[in-house]
Amino acid sequence: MSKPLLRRGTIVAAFGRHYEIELADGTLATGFPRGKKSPFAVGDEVELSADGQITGHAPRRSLLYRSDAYREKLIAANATQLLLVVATDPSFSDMLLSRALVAAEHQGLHTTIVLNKSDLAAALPAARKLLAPFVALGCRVVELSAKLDASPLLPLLAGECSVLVGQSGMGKSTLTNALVPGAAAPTRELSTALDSGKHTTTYARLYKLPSDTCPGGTLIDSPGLQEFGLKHLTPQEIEFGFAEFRPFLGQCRFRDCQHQAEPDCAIKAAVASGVIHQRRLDHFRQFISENRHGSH
Ligand SMILES: Nc1nc2c(ncn2[C@@H]2O[C@H](COP(=O)(O)OP(=O)(O)OP(=O)(O)O)[C@@H](O)[C@H]2O)c(=O)[nH]1
Ligand SMILES: [Zn+2]
Repeated sequence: MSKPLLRRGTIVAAFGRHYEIELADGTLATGFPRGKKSPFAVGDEVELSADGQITGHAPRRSLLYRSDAYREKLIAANATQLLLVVATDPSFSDMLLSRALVAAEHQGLHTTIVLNKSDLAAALPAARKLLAPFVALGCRVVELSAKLDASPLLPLLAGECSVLVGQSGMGKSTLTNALVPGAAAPTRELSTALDSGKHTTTYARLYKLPSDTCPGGTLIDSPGLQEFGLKHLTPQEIEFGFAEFRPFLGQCRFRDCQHQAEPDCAIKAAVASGVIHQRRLDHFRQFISENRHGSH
């Protein structure tokens, strides 16, 4: 029997210039993109030629990515759920959360915020305060300590492809190791021992979650990030990413209201009455102005 020309599989690790692909029969193969670019992401279902070239990917259910003025940085393909990981200590950027939320809304992912390191109780109140605007808009927040017990997350993972996103040091890899027996994702302890620098995770990897606790669930651990540019989105798409704005859209006096200095702005009125958090409007304005002026 002749060998099929193309093999099919799922990208389970993305190293930039090459990829690790789990083939349909469960074996692993290395794949390379054709040109200079790396247009594939972990989670992509791809076709691989006999000589290891990735010839294409199946239509994606979603593509989570960020972008600056120059290029797009793919985070994960076909994810259904964004797990935004923050910690009590060190503190985190709430603006980064708003950025990731916009990208997730744009791709139809639902978002859960994981407040990790709840064992560091002294820092809990400040972290909760920073998260209040997200709770108010209906975002689910799960508090846990990945070091002690990650089980509060288990009920949310079955049947989902969840992607962990967050700043470095929030505990994404610790969480991965707690949820996936045998994952052996490198964590800060290891990188300190090896003195390999600040970011422990340098590439994204997809894991299968245990079928007894999370049937049909997969988990993607991704490198820590400090920036999350939204250059690829239009002002309308950015606005769509602010879910709590939606009931008020179309109610401003001006149809193209930017919710800045315009009179009779329904969004500003909602902020004044406490329905929308000022902080979220600040984030919105920041993203719109970056988008216009080309920073990030
Ligand atoms: N106290 C406490 N420390 C934790 C917890 N989870 C993780 N840590 C610690 O936080 C540090 C960072 O954890 P990592 O899992 O490496 O963080 P990361 O988000 O994967 O970091 P990058 O790979 O750089 O993106 C490590 O020293 C962990 O031991 C927790 O629940 N409680
Ligand atoms: Zn307005």
